[in-house]
Formats: sequence, C-alpha cells, structure tokens
Amino acid sequence: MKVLRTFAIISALFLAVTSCKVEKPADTDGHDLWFHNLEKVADAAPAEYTTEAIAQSEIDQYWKGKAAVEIKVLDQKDEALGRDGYRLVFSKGKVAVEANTAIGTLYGVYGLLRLQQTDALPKGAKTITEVPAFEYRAFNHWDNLNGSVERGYAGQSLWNWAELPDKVSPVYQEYARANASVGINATAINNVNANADILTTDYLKKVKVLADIFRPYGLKIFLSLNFAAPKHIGGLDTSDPLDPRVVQFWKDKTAEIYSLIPDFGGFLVKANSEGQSGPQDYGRTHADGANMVADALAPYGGVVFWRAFVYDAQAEDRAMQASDEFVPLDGQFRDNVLIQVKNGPIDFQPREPISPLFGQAPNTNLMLEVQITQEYLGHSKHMVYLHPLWKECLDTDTYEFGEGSTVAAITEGKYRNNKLSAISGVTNIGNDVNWCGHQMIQINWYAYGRMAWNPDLSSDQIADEWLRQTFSSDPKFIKPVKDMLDRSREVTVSYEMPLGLHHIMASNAHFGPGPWEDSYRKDWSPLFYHKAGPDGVGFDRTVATGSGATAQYNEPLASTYENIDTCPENLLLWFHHVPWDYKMKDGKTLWDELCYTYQHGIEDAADYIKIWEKVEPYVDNQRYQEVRTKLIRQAKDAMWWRDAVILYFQTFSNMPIPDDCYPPQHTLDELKQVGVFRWTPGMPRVRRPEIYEVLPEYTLPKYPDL
Ligand code: GCV
Repeated sequence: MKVLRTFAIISALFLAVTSCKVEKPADTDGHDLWFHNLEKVADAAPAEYTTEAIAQSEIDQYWKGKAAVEIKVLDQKDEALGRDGYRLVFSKGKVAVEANTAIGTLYGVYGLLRLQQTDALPKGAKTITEVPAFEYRAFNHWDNLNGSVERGYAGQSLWNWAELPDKVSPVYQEYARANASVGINATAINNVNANADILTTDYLKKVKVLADIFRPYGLKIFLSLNFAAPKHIGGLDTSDPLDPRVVQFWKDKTAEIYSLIPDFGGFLVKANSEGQSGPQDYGRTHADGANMVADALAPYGGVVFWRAFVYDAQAEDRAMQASDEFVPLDGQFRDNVLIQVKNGPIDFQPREPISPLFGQAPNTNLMLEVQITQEYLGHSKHMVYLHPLWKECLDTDTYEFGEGSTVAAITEGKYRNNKLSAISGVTNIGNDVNWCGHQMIQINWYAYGRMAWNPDLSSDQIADEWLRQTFSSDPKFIKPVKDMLDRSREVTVSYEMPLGLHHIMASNAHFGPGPWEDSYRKDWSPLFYHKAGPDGVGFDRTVATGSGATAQYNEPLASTYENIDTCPENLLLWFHHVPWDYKMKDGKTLWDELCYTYQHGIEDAADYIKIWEKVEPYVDNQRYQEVRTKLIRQAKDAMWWRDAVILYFQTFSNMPIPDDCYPPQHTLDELKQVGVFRWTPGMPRVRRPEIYEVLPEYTLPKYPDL
C-alpha cells in the first residue's frame, strides 16, 4: 500500500514537472517581425486593395476577442483626432474603432491588435484616444539604384529596380503593412547621396508601382533628389536655383511626378555636404535652394526635408558647422520646408550631446533625424536597442523657450504657428530574410515607429511590447531580455566610446576601433576628435580655451557644458580636454575610469550570452542559435575595442591597466594590422575588391570555450 502511495506521489510530481516545462516554439526565420505571435483565426483576405478592406480583414483574420469590432470613419469629424488619430471605444460586447479617415481606422486596428497581443486590453468600458505627435513619421532608405545600401547591413536593397515595374515582390506589401502597424507614414526610398536617374521617367514609372502598393497603408513616397539633376538629366548647363530654366525644370519634374503619384510626399535633400551638389555651388544659400524646390511642390501639398548635415574640412570644429550655416537663415525658409537635423552635432555617434541647432532656430520648421541602421554601433552584428539613445535626445531641454522646450517639444511644433512637423529615421532594412540582419535589432524598426507616433513612450514599454509580440509573453523570458535590451545602448557606449569619446572608429567601414588613424581630411580623422597626448585626452569645446561650441547652447546648458565640474561625465571628453590623472566624481583618475568603463562594457556584453542561454526554452531554435552566435561575436568585438583604445591611449598616459581589469589579448601593433577591416556586407565590393573582413582572435575570459 505504502509502495503504491509513494509511486502515485512520484508520478504526480513527474507530471507536474513535465507539464510546467515550456513547449519549445517552432523555428522561424524572423521574417514575420512583430506579427510573429499573431494567430490567424480565419482566412479573410481583403476584398479589395483599399485601406478600408485591409482594416476589416486584419480584424477578421486576427481579432480573438468576443466583443464585436466595428470600424467607423466618423461622419462628424473630430478635430482633436486630426488626420491619423483614432479612438478605441470599449463597451459591453463591442469595440468601436473610430477615426476621421480610413487610415486613422487602420492605425486603430493595429493599435487594437497590439493591445490584444500584449495582454493590455481594458477589462471594462473604456475609451483610448491616440493621436500621433508628428505629422510625417518618415523612413530614409540609403538605398542605391545599383542595389547596394549605404551603411546598410542587412543585405541588398528591398527595391528590385531591374524587375520593376513589371514584377512586384510580395515583400513590398509586407513592408508597407509593417510600417503602418507602427504608424510610419512616409518613406524616402533612395539614398540621400542621390543618383539623379531616380527622377527619369523610366524610374518614376517603377516608383509609381511602389507608391500604389504603399498607398492603402498610408505610406507616402518621398524621393531624395540630386541637386544637380537639371544638369545630369535635364540637359541644362547649370543647376543654379535662381536660374529660371532650373526653376522650370523642377516645376516640370514635380508635375510629372504628381501625374504618376498624386499623393507624392516630397523631396529629401542632401546639399553641399560630402561632395553632393547644392545651391552654394552657385553662390546661393540653403534657403535659396530649399525654397526653389518647395515652390515647385507647394501647389500639390508636397514638402521638402532639407538636411542640415553639412561640414567641410577647413572648419576648426565640425560640431559647430550646422548651426553656423543654418542659424543665420532662420526665418527664411518656406512653410513647406523642414530642416532635418541629426540628433547630435557630428554624426550618429554612440553618444553625442544634442545638436545645438534644435535650440537656435525659432522660426524654422525643425525635424529630428535619427539613425536606425547601426553605422557606428556594431552594424547588424551587435545587439543594441537604440530607443534610449533617441529618447535621450528628444527629452533633452534646449531651454530655447524656457524650461521644458525639449527637442521633442520643438520638433513637434509646440512653439511654432506653422504646425508642420516630422521626424525621420535612416532604416536598418534590407533584403535579408529577417529584414534587419539580426533578429534582435528588428526592435529598432518597431521602436522608431512607436516613438514617431508617441515620443513619450518609455524604452521599457516599447521593448516589452515588442518582445511579447515577437517572442514570448512569459515573464521568465521578458524580464531578463528586456533588462538586457534596456541596458544595451549604454553597454555599447562603454565598450566603444565612453565618457564623451567620439569618432574613434576605424575609417570607411565604421566598424571596430581605429583611434590611431589619421586621414587626409582632419575632420574624418580619429586623431582630430580625441586629441590624446601626454597632457590628456578629449576635444576642448569650451569658450575659455577651446572651439567655443558650448556657446551654441542656450543657458543653462552652455555653462553646464563649459564648466568641467558640471559637465555630465558621460560627455566629459566631448567638451573638455582632460588630464589623465583628473579626479572623477567617484574619486578615480580619468585613466582608471576609462579602464573600468571599458571593463564593465566587455563584461556586460559577455553576460548577454549567459542571459540568452537561460531563456533558451522560450525561443525557437533557429532564432536562438542565430542570436547566440551574434552575441558571442559582439562580446569578442567589445574586447577588441577595449584592447585597441586602451593600449593606444596608454602610449600617452603611461599608466597601468588596473589589476582587476582583464589583461589585453593582443599588442597594439597586432591590432593596428587588423585595422585593415574595411568591407562589410552592403558596401559595394566592386569599389574595394581587395579589402575584406579580418578580425582579431579573442577568448572570452568567462567563456573560454566559445
Ligand atoms: C549617406 C555619414 C555616413 C555617410 C552618409 C552621411 C549622411 O557621413 O558615413 O555614409 O551618407 O553620414 O548622413 O549623409
């Protein structure tokens, strides 16, 4: 009897244990993005290719709730909702999705499905109102017409120009749907280093096909223009924006575009920057150029995103140039021009202060440009969740209109009568089956869209949403992985360029360290940016002794940055040249602080592997293995960064690496040899056939077998 009872208890225990075991999810290649956990409840393809039919079919196919969903374009328009906003009205047995427009209802449908997927549906009666912060929530593709993607690390361009307009890939619609699901409503499909051919009739016919596919999803096409197009494709001998023939060329070209694409968004322009042509070639200003294009677009409601990313090799401090050129033009741009400003004053570094221009042009429509592709943060080889970086910029106070005039408030147009507002992100998307080249950095696409809709959302909330939809809702998965994502930007800053260091990566590929590199252009040279010497390290941008860049910020930011005692330590070497034995707030010398910050960065990066291994039961094998392989690579790259930067700086500081930091695994000379790494997928190999990926070997102290 006793034996029988014991047997029964053991069997019950065994059953309990096995039933708790998580069932391993089926393999996936990640192509279905954050729709992964959306289960189909019925087959209901849209009856026609319209916004209304798509909205209905998304509900018919994926809504699991018992309450009936009613999708309603309001007869009585509600001004508060604007063009894209929506209301979800939950009442007994019913959910109404209401908006002023069909596209508003589609956003509402995706909002409703998101609530379903993230277990966030309200329990009782409730009304949820959502209105996007920015009118244009734009993507910038740096896609070349030859199929390569500048700074793209996820394969080739999505757009198959050779096959268009006749052959249409199903991916185009999937892309539009993914964008609509997070509220992205504009896309500039070609590189800002633009080939004028995109504006030829042959290409425009291909672009039209994409526009037709994107339209029901509310996604407007923009084109990057080459300012010299009148010369390149217009048969003119000039592209002077004040020449009447040039003005006519743009009017005619714009009319042609609208005849094919009636809802064309407008032009994105990189002018007089990095070799691109622009109005200054003819002694004209950015305002002359932008206004000429804006005038051509105005009759059709189109807008111009004119970039402020300008610099030249002569300037003493590249960080000051956008402001130097654009502040004097404040108030001179047409109403349908937005000046597109990168988040920081240099170029998408792992950490920069905000561009001072955000606080200096009160009479100009300013928009933020962020980089989703990880040009300087490990390409698609490193897992870095970028929302914290972008949010840091949006939340920074410019003090332009007193306290609270954050970059978000300025760019949302809160202080302008002309409410035109926009935000843009340089995509991380290519034709890789998982779109982004790394399963985990799909989050940056998702987060960009969510942020463009609502800049107040926290990084944590967005990560939570994305993980639940893309992987698992199990708290044992969510908690550790979300923590890891939330920290990941800071971790990458720590192992790449901590304490305000910037632009010390290897040139060209912008991958891996190159602090010793010089360039024929000083403003491309790491030596110019860190200025390391026996007396210390860092770029002096103070008014007292340096370039004076601190004065471009409004008070109290200007004095905060100017004074070494109040300058935030995470920007110390951005604004100050600091002796190696300078005492940091925690009492360590600058040198030790640098060594320990890198050490923490490399330890944290190695810990990712352990964290990921622990959540293995919740992840399908395919994505688990792919991510694990990349995390190992990331941890080794982190060590490479640390060794290179610290060993190089040590030649000036002559100070020892603290005993409790890992010893370097290579000599400086060895690491300088691997600095030849130049090519990375996505860069046109033809230009540099001889250059390929050479990496240093590394052993992870915590994982010697990996
Ligand atoms: C599209 C950086 C990048 C370039 C890029 C440029 C820009 O300099 O390295 O590849 O060109 O920014 O934003 O225009």
